[in-house]
Amino acid sequence: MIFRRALYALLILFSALPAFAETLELVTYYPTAANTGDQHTTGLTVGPGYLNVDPADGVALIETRLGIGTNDPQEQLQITGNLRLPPTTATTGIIMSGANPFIHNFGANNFFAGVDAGNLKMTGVGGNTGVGREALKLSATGIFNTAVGFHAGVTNTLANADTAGVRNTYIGMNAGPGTLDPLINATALGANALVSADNALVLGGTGTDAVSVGIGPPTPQATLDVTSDGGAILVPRKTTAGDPAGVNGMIYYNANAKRFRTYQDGGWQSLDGGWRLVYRDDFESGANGWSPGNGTTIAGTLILGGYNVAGKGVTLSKYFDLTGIPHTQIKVELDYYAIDSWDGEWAYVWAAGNTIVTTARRVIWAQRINQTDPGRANFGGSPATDGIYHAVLTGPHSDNSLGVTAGSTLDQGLTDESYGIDNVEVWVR
Ligand SMILES: [Ca+2]
Ligand SMILES: [Ca+2]
Ligand SMILES: [Ca+2]
Repeated sequence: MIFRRALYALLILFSALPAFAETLELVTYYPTAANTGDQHTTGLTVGPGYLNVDPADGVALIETRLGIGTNDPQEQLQITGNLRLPPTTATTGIIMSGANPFIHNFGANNFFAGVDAGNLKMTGVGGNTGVGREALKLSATGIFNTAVGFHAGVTNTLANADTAGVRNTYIGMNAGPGTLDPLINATALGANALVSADNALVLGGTGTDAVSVGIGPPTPQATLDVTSDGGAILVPRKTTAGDPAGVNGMIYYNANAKRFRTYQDGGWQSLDGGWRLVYRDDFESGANGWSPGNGTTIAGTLILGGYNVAGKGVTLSKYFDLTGIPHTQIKVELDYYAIDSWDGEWAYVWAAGNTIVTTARRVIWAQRINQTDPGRANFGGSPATDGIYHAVLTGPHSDNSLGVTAGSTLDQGLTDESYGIDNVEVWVR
């Protein structure tokens, strides 16, 4: 009530010269309107509703709004500087919501925001962050955990709440541990998502809380839908021989065996059905073992045979040594170049071995080719169009030697129609 104190008026009358009389009235206030002195009082009320209220000593009562640094506070309290609180203890440094802690940093290096987020008892290294109602509310000795969302880190039932976990992350309503055991570096992401193993990341819950994960598409069509035109999925790779421990449905790439491996029906198999590549000739640095071994360049690559080299009356052959390579089947693949003006002749490739054929030779792949076939273009040779055909030959075989021969039924000159082969692969299993 300091400003309600008495107003003093001082009237001073001056007596002037006897011929005239003049009155000067001087009004002043106590305290003065521009008082620069300190003010002290034992209690304070502000507002007409508090005129008759006697504040306790040390108490200031503001009826409507308090502005600090502003003369027009729009809220009950408006400040224009910082709000400083002491570090949280059980009784200090807490912003409350009703009777409940709302924002505080109890413990070491922690931060909690949300009604009853965290607690006022936890100990240890800390470094936890909990945002959302009751997030991490049962943490006792947890370290570096992050929980965001309603009940994050405590789950729906509280039964498996994180009390002593380390470096775990829970994001989403009720996201948290699915086990009583303290977890390390576990992550549950999504509503009701639970994680029960260390170093694991779980996306989504189960049942109606299950999610499909889309990388790219806004409406994923499968449990995992990756959409990237020109992109790829890189699966785990193993650089040494042997397979990892497996369960049905696994897949990985064995860089040592150079093939994808899948675990199905209780065991590991190669994705290509068990084929193993044992020879590959691309003729970029020679034609080792081939007869004849002359090559040409077409469409930017070196091939065996080719324009003016292989054609009428010419076959290209090689014997591959399979000694020490146990197998019961062989597969030969190659690219067959049919160059220039073929007119209905046959291209062929055969593979020969002790058990692959009942006679000395057997045509396993053959194709009739005409220069008017669709999809041809001029890759080289004469201006006539050329075609590239992919030959695949498979059959039983267990011999130590495999003969591969390519040929044709071409009947005109080598500059009129010719052929060549490239990327010859021999697979066994
Ligand atoms: Ca080549
Ligand atoms: Ca041509
Ligand atoms: Ca011909």
